Formats: sequence, structure tokens, C-alpha cells
Amino acid sequence: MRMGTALIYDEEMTNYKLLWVDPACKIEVPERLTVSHETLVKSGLVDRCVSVPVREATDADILLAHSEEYLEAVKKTPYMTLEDLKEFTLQYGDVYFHPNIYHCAKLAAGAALQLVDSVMTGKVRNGMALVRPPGHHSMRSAANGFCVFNNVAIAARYAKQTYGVKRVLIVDWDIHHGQGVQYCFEDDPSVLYFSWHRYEHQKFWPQLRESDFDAVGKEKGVGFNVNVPWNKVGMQNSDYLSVFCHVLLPVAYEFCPDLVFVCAGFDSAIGDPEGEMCATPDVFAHLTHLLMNLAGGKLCAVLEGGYNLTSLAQSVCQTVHTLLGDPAPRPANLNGPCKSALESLHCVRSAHRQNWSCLKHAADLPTSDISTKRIKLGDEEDTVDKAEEEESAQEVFWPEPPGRVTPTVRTAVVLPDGVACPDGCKHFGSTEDLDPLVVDKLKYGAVVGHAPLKENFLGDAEHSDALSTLSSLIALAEKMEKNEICSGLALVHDVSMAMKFVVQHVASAPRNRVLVVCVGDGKVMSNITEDGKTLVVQFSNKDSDEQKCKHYVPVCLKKGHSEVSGFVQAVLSLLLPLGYEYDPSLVLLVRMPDSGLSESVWLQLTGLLQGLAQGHTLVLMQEGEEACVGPTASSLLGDPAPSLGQLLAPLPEDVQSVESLRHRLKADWKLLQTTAEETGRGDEN
Ligand code: Q9C
Ligand code: ZN
Repeated sequence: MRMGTALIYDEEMTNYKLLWVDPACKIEVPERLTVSHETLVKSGLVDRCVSVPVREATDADILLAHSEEYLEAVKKTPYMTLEDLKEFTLQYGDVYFHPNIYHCAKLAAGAALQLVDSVMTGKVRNGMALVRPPGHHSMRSAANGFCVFNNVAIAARYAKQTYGVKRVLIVDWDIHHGQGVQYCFEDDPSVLYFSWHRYEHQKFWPQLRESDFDAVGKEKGVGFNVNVPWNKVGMQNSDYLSVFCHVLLPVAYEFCPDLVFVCAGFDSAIGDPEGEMCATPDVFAHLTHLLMNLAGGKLCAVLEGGYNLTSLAQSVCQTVHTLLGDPAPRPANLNGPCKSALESLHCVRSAHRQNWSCLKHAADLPTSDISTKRIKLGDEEDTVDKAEEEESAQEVFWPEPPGRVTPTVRTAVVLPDGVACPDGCKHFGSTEDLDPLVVDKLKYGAVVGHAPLKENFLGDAEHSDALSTLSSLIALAEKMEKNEICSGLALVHDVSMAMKFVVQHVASAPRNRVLVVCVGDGKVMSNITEDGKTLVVQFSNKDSDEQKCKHYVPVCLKKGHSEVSGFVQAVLSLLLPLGYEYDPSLVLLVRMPDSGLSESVWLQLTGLLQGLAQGHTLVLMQEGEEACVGPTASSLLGDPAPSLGQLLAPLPEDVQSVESLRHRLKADWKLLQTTAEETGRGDEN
């Protein structure tokens, strides 16, 4: 990887703690940082990051998001007695002060600023700041929810002021609503704030009316505040990924940020006593990956909550692994969103349909009777519930995320001599790699131990060049299967033939599943089977006459594929959910000569698809497309795609064809659902 990942941490931020008894605050402990950091050290991740020192945020920095009165008040806390501290604390909600917390809060905000500096000056591509106290609940003139200064809000304003950043995206995946961030930017269209949070119809802390989906921003900022309330606990990976595919990513791509922040709280992970959700730590690898092609890869993750030390540390590691470019583990059992998640999804999409052209088509069902039944504050059951919670608080178990073994070879290429390719790619395809079995297969159309091939591939490939290319291709696919090579790229004479050949070979092995993503016209697969070994998604501008079925998805977009927004929306809300649910062992990405796709859109596609199949992406391109080889290889090596610019509204006919496909397929592919008419996962949630 060409540019690094910053890790910002200072042990000093562990030097404060709760000094009195307060059940609401006892979970916010120094070990949150020490355990996270130790786990990063043990997994070897710290050594792979660029270590950036913290600094103290200055008064001027802090005043970017806070009032002078508040800053002056906090400044006095280091000199207060225990009694004074207790009393000072009382004016705020769910927070505690300590003689050293002001110092730590300056370091926490300063860490976020150091991260911005490192990313914006190009010292690193992305990074994470491990900080205490967290920030997203603190308001202009108030501490709240363990937070003193709003680290990310300060950093976002600083990035705008110092580097002229025009559009900032803040993704708050902490399980609490970062109301402080919302208040800071609610009338500001230059900062798009997205938050999902445990809400339970306003029963869950901080119990705010304005945390619901209908708080969309104010004045010029209408549309730039996106709230996804979770009205049940127990949300799973499918629920999170579904919201990314159907809300956050379409809006984020339309918005086109210059810089992305993550309010990286991990109380949204399984085992957390606050969140009580069931998403596993590896989901954060995917959430991170899905954001890494925005803003040219400029991503700053800043720790917020996370109170189960095991779950927290594992989730932090998953995030840092991904920031470093390591392929994400295959997401386990994505069985579609639950009913409550679908209701939330539907409500937020409807609430924003006027604001974002990607959501214009969001189904026009009544949302009033779904999610607006907020609980009246002060209801009797509130206290009963708390007691019950203490009783029923149980330990949850989940498997440790699999170790992330990145193959020694990240990207291998099969290229004719003289085609330029970035450093770091392994060249593959000397005659030594000619596998006699594969040659036989090519010549005689069958190979011992495999099903006989339905087509004779020799036809076009008589000359030895083509033979050796195809043979190398199979050798490459096999090394990817064994996880000796992560990704690959081949320039071939006949891309359709090579595609069929690879698919037949790979799909013949027992546990393999191939997601074939084909961009361009032309008959692709005459042998689609319903055995589930392949899922073919073809983007073209001709209506396909091939048989449509669960495993063949022809996406027809008019006006060529140069119509960027239609294509991007199809990728985000159709291809990605299909890919995640299908969970392939290999992604075969085929660029037909007539693909008509601009380079930047193509690179977004290759970037996003690498979140699937543990990064096992094999790209096929046809001779004549040499110019695209270098950029594609860079993408496979982990470079972020260039930004697409703010997207225009997609063509109505493109929207129509994507929507009708989603409609046709949503019974078979649950991650395509966006409304609760369909029943959802049906696990009582
Ligand atoms: N049962 C962050 O995650 N409520 N703050 C505690 C205890 C306050 C969370 C109630 C939670 C604050 C950054
Ligand atoms: Zn939280």
C-alpha cells in the first residue's frame, strides 16, 4: 500500500476515572483504551501503522464547537475538590468530571486534529484516533454522555477552516445518537451527519424527540441530517449492511464528501451492555471498507463508545485492519434485515425522498402508523424496565473473528509483454505455469475428475498464446482459492470465452460460488444453472432475452453506462446487497470491450466489490483496453477510487429498471428489501 494508516494514541488519556459511585457512568473505564491498544499491539497492527503523536487542542480549536463560557468552566475543573467536581458534574447528564479530564479532553480533541492534519497533508491516507473522553454527545455549552469536548465536530470545522474542505461526511455508527454533532451542524449543508442509534420509540437514552428519522436538518441544512432509529435491540449484521446499502451509501455518493469522519463507537457491537445489539465485530471491517472509496479514501475514525472490552477491542482491530487495506473476512449468515429494521429503513428513506434524488423513488407508504408511536416520557414502565434490565443482563458469546491472513501476493497479473502495470503486482504467466491438466481441458473439453465441459474452448484459442493465457488464468484462480494470492487481473484475447472458462473451472469445485459481474453487452452465460454455483449480474444497455432467474440479474441502464448516477445507484442498492447475501468465494469482474464505463466509475466498482469474497476479485479485460490496466491493478492493490463528483439525478428509466429488478428479486434476496411489507427476518424483532 502506497500511503499509510495513522494510529493516534496516548496513554495519558487513561489517566482519569470515575471517583464516586454512579451506576450510569461506571462503564466508562480507562481499560477501554488500554485493552484496545494492547490488542492492536498483539495483533501486530500497531507496527504497521504510522504512529502520530497527540497534541492538546488549543482554546481556538475548542471554540470551533463550544462556547467561551463552557470552556472557561471546564478549565476550572483541574483545581476543584472532589465535592466541587461532583457538584459541577450534576448540571450535566450521564457524565463525570475528574481533575485530569480537562487535560485528557484537550488531548482527545487534539488527537482528532492531528489525524485531520495527517490525512489532509497526505502524510497518510486514513487513520484512527483512540481517545478518551469520547465526544459526540457534548454540546456547545454542555458535557453529556461521558463526553466533554466534541472531538469530531471540532475536527470537522477545523478541516473546513484549515484545508478548505468543502463537504464533510460524518458517519456515526456508535449505538447512541450523537446529538451534539447533530446540533452543531443541523443547519449546515456542508456537513452531512448520519447516525444510527438505539431508540426504542424514544425510550432509550438520551430519549430525544429529535433523534427520530424525521429530524432531517434545518433551514439550509435540510436533508443533511440522517437519523436511523433502531426501535428494537438485537440488530444484526444484515440490519447494519442493509442501512448502508439503501440509505447511507446512496446519499453519501450523491453528496460526494471531500473528507469522511467516523464517530467510531463500538457499543453497536455484540456483547455491549449499552447497545444490546448482535452485530459481530467483523461487520466493522465491511462498514469501514464501504466508506473507503469516498473522498479519495480520506477517512478519519475517532473512537466514541464501546463498553464490552472484548467486543470493543475486536471491533477496533477489524477497523484498523481494513484501514490498512487487509481484505475483510467473509460476512457470516446475512439473512436479511428484521421487520423493525425494515420499518426504520422505510421511514428514513421516505423522510429524505425530497432531499436526495437517489431516494426519490422510495415507496410512498404511510410512515405515520409505523414508527411515530413514540413512548411518552415519564411512563410508569420506565422504572420497572430498569430493574428488569439489571436482572436479565446476561453474558453473550460470539466466535472470535477469524485471523486476517493477507496472502503474501496481493495482486497477480496475466499480461502480454510490454503492458504497463504498477509496482507491487506479481507477473504471472510464463510457460512454467502451464498446467498440463488445464491444457488437456482446453484441448479436449474435459478433465479427469471434473464434469465434462459443455463447450469446446479451443475454437478461438488455438494459438499457444491464448492457451497459455487461459492456463495462467486457471492457475491464478486456483492460487486465489488457496488464499495464496488475493486478487488478479488478466488481459485476454476473448473476454467472453475466458469468463466462461474460469466460471466452469472454479464452479466445478465443491464449496465454490462465483459472483460474476459483467459490464457490457453481449450474451454472457448460456449455461446459467440454478444450482447456485454462480450468480451473474450483467450491466448492459440492451434488454436481455436470456432467461431471468434468481441467479441471473440483467441490469439494463439506458444511454450507455456513462450515466454515472444510475450505475452507481444500481451498484449500491442492487449489486452490493446481492453480493453480500450471496457471499461468493470469488468475484469475477468482467469488463466487456463495449462497457462504456468511465474509469472512475469502474474503479469505484472494483473498489467496492473487494469487500466480498475476502478480497478475491479476478478482473478480466479484453486486449485493447491496455489503458485501463494500470488503474485497475492499483485498485486491486488497495488504492482508493477517485471521487465521482456530486451525482445528478439518475435517469427515470434507469431508476425504473433498477427498482423493478429489486421488486422481482426481493423475495429471493432479502437484503434487497427496503420496506416492512415483506416480512423480514422474522426473529421476533
Ligand atoms: N445504563 C457514549 O457511548 N447512559 N456515550 C448510560 C447506563 C449514557 C454513552 C446509562 C451513555 C453515554 C460515547
Ligand atoms: Zn455510545
